Amino acid sequence: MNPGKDAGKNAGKDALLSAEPSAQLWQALCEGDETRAVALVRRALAAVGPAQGTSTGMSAGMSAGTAARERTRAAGERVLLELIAPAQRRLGLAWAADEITVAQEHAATVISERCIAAVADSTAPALAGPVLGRVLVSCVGGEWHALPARLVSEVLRLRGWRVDHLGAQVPTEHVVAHVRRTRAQAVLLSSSIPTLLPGAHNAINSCQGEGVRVLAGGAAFGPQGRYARMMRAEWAEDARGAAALLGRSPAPPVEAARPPDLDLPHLADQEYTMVCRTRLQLVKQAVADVEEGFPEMRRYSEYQRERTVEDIDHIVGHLATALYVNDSDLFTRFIGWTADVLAARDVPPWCLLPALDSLLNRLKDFPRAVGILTAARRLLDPPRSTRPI
Ligand code: B12
Repeated sequence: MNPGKDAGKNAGKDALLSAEPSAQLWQALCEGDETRAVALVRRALAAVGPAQGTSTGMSAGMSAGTAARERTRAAGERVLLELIAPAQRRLGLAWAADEITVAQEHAATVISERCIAAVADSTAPALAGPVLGRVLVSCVGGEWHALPARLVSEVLRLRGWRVDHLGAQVPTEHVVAHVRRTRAQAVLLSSSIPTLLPGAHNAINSCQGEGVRVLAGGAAFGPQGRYARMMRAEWAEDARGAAALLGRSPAPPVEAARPPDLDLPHLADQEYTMVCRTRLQLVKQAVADVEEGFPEMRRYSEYQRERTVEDIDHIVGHLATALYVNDSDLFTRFIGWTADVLAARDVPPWCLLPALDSLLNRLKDFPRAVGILTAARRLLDPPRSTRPI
């Protein structure tokens, strides 16, 4: 986790050499040093907190007490979004590049959660004052990336909202029941994993069916939130954007309880449904074809085989999702990401080709699926003229 695979060897040696808080936090996360990470965050809060100047919501004529509270709130927001969030993103890159293990990434994330709690604790006294309204923040069903939603919740609290934070993996019916019970003014749905988009669409639709405003966010919703807009939710790129949207009037209401194909007319061709229905057979056949086209797989351990089956299942899941939103870029982005992850682990990315070819073969009568698979295939197998010599 420390830049490179030798992180463990340097642990503790030059821990506080760098004065830069983000470098120090990264180091503490690398070393799994929760106490130091939390202390760093508290120090960063103190460093940005008392500074004078213009910050979020401050204006001339404010009392000294109010201005101090505003500075504390603004400091909390900066530490959350400019210190903790980038460290989490960096963790993702380090994992993908095989510089840290899954266990290290888990340990570091738990520390980041403690850091967020420390910000919440330290800024709590500054939250006295009028409440702007009540909102609900939740991950969509199947979504375990709770930390992005937590950041959104804490920023909204700092901005004066009362937030019901439901955390990871909440089935739609429970989100809806909570909206009914609390009469929240808005539901903010978070998702990082694109394959959860069909479920997210259902959650958006169901909440709108309750007459409540819905904001969506997180990497799953695509570049510039293109899938959120398709599903007729409001979208913002980050927690500050979410706060800004809530400060504006809602978009005009959309029809309640509409079937998914009203938003996504291409679903009428049933390609998405067919791929979902035959997912198990598609995966089974692709595993067999990969074994044939990539004989090294025969020497795989049971564990490696299981991971390969999981990877192929992910491929089919992303294909289905690309069909759902009718966007071949979604699938190409996923294949590019998978190729990079494999390459970092010395697995040649072309080993994905037999899986794509297997799907192409089985789905040859489905024009949208063929288009999506062909585009991704081009990424892995560029024409000879563009290959390095
Ligand atoms: C920690 C982590 C996990 C932890 C999550 C624990 C937790 N408590 O959150 C665990 C171990 C559970 C996990 C699991 C998986 N993960 Co993971 N994970 C991460 C990691 C490293 C950090 C997540 C995080 O904290 N992000 C930090 C914040 C700052 O992210 P953010 O999206 O920028 O948040 C901002 C905006 O999105 C926005 N926002 C977020 N929600 C909302 C909502 C609204 C309404 C609005 C308006 C805005 C908004 O505001 C936020 C703050 O400004 C990311 C890397 C990354 N780049 O995020 C990978 C990452 C997301 N994971 C990834 C993967 C692949 C997985 C798994 C599929 C791995 C596996 N094979 O099992 C599973 C999927 C589990 C599931 N079904 O959800 C990939 C996804 C790649 C892809 N193409 O889809 C990533 C990108 C890692 C990588 N580099 O490849 N993961």
